[in-house]
Amino acid sequence: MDGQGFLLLEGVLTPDEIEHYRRQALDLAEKERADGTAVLHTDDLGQHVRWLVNKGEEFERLLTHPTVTPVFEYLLGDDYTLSTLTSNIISPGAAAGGCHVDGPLGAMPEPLPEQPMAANSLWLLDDFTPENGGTRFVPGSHLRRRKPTAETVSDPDEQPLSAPKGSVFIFNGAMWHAAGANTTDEARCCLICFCCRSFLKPMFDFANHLHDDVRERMTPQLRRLYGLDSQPRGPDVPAPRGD
Ligand SMILES: O=C(O)CCC(=O)C(=O)O
Repeated sequence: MDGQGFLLLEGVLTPDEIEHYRRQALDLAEKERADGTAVLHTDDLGQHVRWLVNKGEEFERLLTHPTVTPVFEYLLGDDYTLSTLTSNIISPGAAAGGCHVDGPLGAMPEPLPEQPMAANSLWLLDDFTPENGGTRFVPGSHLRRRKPTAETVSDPDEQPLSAPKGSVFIFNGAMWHAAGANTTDEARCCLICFCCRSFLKPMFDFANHLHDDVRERMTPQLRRLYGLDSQPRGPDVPAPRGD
């Protein structure tokens, strides 16, 4: 992780979980296309389903997964928060995505901070291959402490991710990466759990937009992950007067 910027953890999801999450992601994507709330990208051949925390209790398991959370803690400290929980579906014919660093790093001046600020995890619901849109990434590029420019289409050190479904590809958000082109006739699907240090602004405002049932059942760990323990303070209120 320190030198290359990533870890590949195989066999994290069971076959039943893979099937269930893939079905859920595809069903939600279809529903959102039908009701006009779909978030499409890559000439409408890519689709994100965002706010998964409000779209099924089963997605909470990803946030507290015992195999993956120690890696986030290693990178971001044990008070890190969730930035987004999303799925990314890359349909047949989709072109390669643009090479980038994640979230707040894209808005930071260079040189980027030496310490990790954000970390991403892709939960593979299909085997990823160079042909079906498997993520392209540049090992070690987090050490450059630079951002790819808008013109960076590919990098000489770039590699395609080949890994079996059920794996989690977890990486420093400063490592250059992008979705690949899908030249097969099957969609490629993954879940994305992206986290950041507790003092940074997450991509989505979980603290204020969780559904009531999600808020009611949250454990102390989930409360922290949703950012409720790291909010800016409100106005001071008068101290109670003792007589
Ligand atoms: O779905 C992928 O392969 C890449 C996703 C990505 O680029 C991201 O989450 O920042």
